[in-house]
Amino acid sequence: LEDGYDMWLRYVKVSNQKLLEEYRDQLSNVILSDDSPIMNSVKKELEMGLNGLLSKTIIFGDKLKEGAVVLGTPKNSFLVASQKFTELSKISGDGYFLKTQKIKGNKVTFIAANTDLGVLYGVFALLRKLQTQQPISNLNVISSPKMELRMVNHWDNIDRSVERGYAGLSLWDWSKLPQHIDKRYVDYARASASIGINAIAINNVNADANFITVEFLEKISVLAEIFRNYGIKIFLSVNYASPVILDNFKTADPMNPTVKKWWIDKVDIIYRKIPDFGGFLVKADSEGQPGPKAYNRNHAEGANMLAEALMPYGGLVLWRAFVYSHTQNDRVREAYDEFVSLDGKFMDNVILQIKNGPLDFMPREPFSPLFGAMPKTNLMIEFQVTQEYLGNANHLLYKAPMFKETLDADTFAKRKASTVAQILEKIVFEYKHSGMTAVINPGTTRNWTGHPFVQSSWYAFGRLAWDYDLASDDIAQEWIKMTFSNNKKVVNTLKEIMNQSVKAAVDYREPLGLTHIGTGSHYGPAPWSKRSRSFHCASKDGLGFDRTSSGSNAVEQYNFPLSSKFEKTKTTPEKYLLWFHHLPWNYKMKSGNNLWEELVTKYYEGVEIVKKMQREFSSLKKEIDINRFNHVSALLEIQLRDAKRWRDSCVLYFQQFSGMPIPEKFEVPE
Ligand code: GCW
Repeated sequence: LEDGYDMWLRYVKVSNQKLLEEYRDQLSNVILSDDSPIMNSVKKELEMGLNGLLSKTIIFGDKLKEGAVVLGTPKNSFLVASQKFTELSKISGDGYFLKTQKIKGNKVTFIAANTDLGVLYGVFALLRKLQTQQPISNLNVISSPKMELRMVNHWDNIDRSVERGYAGLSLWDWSKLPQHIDKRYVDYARASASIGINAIAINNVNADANFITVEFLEKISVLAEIFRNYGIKIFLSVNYASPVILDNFKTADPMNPTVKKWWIDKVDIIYRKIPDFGGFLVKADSEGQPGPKAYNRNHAEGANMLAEALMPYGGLVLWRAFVYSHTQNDRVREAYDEFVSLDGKFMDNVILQIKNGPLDFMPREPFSPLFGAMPKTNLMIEFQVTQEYLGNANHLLYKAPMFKETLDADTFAKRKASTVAQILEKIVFEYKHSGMTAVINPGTTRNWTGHPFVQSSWYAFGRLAWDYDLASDDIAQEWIKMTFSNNKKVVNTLKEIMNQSVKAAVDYREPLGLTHIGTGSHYGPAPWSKRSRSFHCASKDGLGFDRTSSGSNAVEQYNFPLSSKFEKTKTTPEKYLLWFHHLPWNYKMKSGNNLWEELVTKYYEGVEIVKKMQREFSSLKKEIDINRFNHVSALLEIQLRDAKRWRDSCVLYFQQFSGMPIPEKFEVPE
């Protein structure tokens, strides 16, 4: 029975009979040497994948005949080395190539790379071709990752609760580690590697200091070993006050020599247990977390102390830029105000980890202006796959279009195009390190993510970190085929549903640049709450937050010409209108509607889209297995209920200020 456990690694028999025959001929025996842990993973994956997809037992051997698949690097494969492939010099890092080549009259498929990990990525690429039923008779694919760090963050606590997780307990079963190795650890690593993930921070940024005690390092090193076999490095979130919490120090001042020594010793212990340890992820001086501020030190001083300890081992400090205090009048300004003056002050092995928008994973935010403002500081981006503000694991969402909106945004940091993605790719500034990370939510729920479609955003994130130029539509198509089926109707219908999902989610919640108007739990609507009011600023004279020069002037944080574009209402994209401006209710929109009418229209449209998604999904009853069909159908019902709640709460709340009627066309009985 389908239950979503295999996610996009469903290796079921290829349904197209003709293709199946072809694949069987083209992939008749496999030649590789599994002399390293990663090559061993290569072998296992290929075996599992081909046995399942081709529904026959795959033969491993060394005979070069028609239909052979040759895998390896020039170092571990004589056959790869002997071909003197020019492709090898064209791929970078852990890239790979897939190539069909004739050798002594035999047609052979090569999966080759400069590193073992590259070969593993190549195997997943080949399996993906089979899963999505692509021809493989004349392969000529070269692919290299665009981002250095392709990372995920878990907000998993030591007691196995998961902050903003919504999908069961944390995967890491601490009380049974290091003795018991849950099969899920391996399957998790496979899924991660299949989309190119190469780094993982396993614990919550609101960090429990105990994760770096010897007792826990023992457990963590077991996970590290499993992940290492799939090319994934472990990072740990650390509590800045660890010396105080764990060893009764009076201070955690980064300039204090005994504090420095404490971290040097700690890092040494960690690397003894985990030789390829990635480094520390730190949330400091944010939302009550300890940090250098308590000792009058700035973020750079705070981060550099840890960076110095990690430097000899090649470890990194990922220092989060998510900071705000409750006293500032505009939270959106804060990270920039705090960090820009520190540009150039961070050590080379520090990366500033910045959320995609300047506020906090809202349904829609313009990109964080920090991305175009720190030429001398390594930066990486933090996205959220888990649906904290977007219906938790109850609502259907495919976030690739959101990710792309940020990645494709031009920061105007340089005269020629300098998009967020290009900055992260290190081709705009001379960064030493960079990358993309996402907060993901897998837990002990059978299907890992709660809502089966949360998997689609996780999948898309990985694919985009590998190549941000991929179209969200193409990624959706891949994911659907791998996760559900190659059936045309299923593919087209689910794609349609997924593509509308972000628009729906924004429109029934916070259209036109409205933001942060949810409840304290971040699930339902609460435009009346104190916090919400401080963001939407609704009054009789209008709606929206004035971030222009007459208000908080957050617009000045963007490079020219964006700063002047956002300063003026007419040149601000309407999707961000109320983010930057406070406008009268009768403000004329591009559609001809006034602001009030447009707002109401969006709220109603959002709900209509959900109804449409529901209708479209129900048409797949015969095409999708009953388990997942029923599950998603039930969740869509919840989503529709919630969408109406958002719409009605917000429209009625704002109406008391606009004083205008709800346009008649929306008064149809439901
Ligand atoms: O979005 C907010 C969340 C917190 C989270 C914080 C952060 C881990 O509500 O739960 O804490 O962001 O990113 O640090």
